[in-house]
Amino acid sequence: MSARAPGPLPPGLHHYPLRLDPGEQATLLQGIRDVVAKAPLYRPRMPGSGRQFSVRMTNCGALGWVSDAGGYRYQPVHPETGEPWPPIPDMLLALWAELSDYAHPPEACLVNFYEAGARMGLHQDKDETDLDAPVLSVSLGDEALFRIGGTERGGPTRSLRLSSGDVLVMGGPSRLVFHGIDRIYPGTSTLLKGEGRINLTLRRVTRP
Ligand code: MD6
Ligand code: FE
Repeated sequence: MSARAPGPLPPGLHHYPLRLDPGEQATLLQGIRDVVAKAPLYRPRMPGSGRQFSVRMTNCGALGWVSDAGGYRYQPVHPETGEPWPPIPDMLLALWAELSDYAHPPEACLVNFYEAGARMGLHQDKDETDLDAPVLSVSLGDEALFRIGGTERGGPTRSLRLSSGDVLVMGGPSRLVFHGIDRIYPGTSTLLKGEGRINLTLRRVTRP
């Protein structure tokens, strides 16, 4: 399959283009600015190589995803400030209630900020104990090329362009598929003050 092959998405992966209209995107962006004011973006390091991610991150919710020499994990406080993560904005909780098909609220929202050259390598989201819940993601700002494969590393992949206001739900048979961001397209959105892209991923971490 070519990287840009069209056609249906794998079962369990749902793409809702422009699920948030521009007004909703602006409201959510303000909520994320409030989060970042309390829990500053920082650049985590990979556990093995110690290299820094090109993406800057922070979190909101009871738990936040972090990565450092100790590995990947969820923890209740910001690794640099030691403060608890701020709460998840209401609009995100409402989206989860509407689209996740899962009876319990999310515990973690990872905030990823991509500047012009940033990318995210192919990975699986598997640091959560509860894999019955989907991962729900919201994109804000510049467009991005999202690559999606199967549950085995090295298998065929396809790409999906994600735009500001798009929502992606990855669950069921797609919960553990490999995925990543090949690149962003700077200047394709005017939502942010400058170039860049924000991606928010909502997760349930523990079993209810
Ligand atoms: C991104 N997204 O869009 C990275 N993971 O910047 C993810 O890694 C992701 O969008 C799980 C489910 C949905 C996602
Ligand atoms: Fe992911």
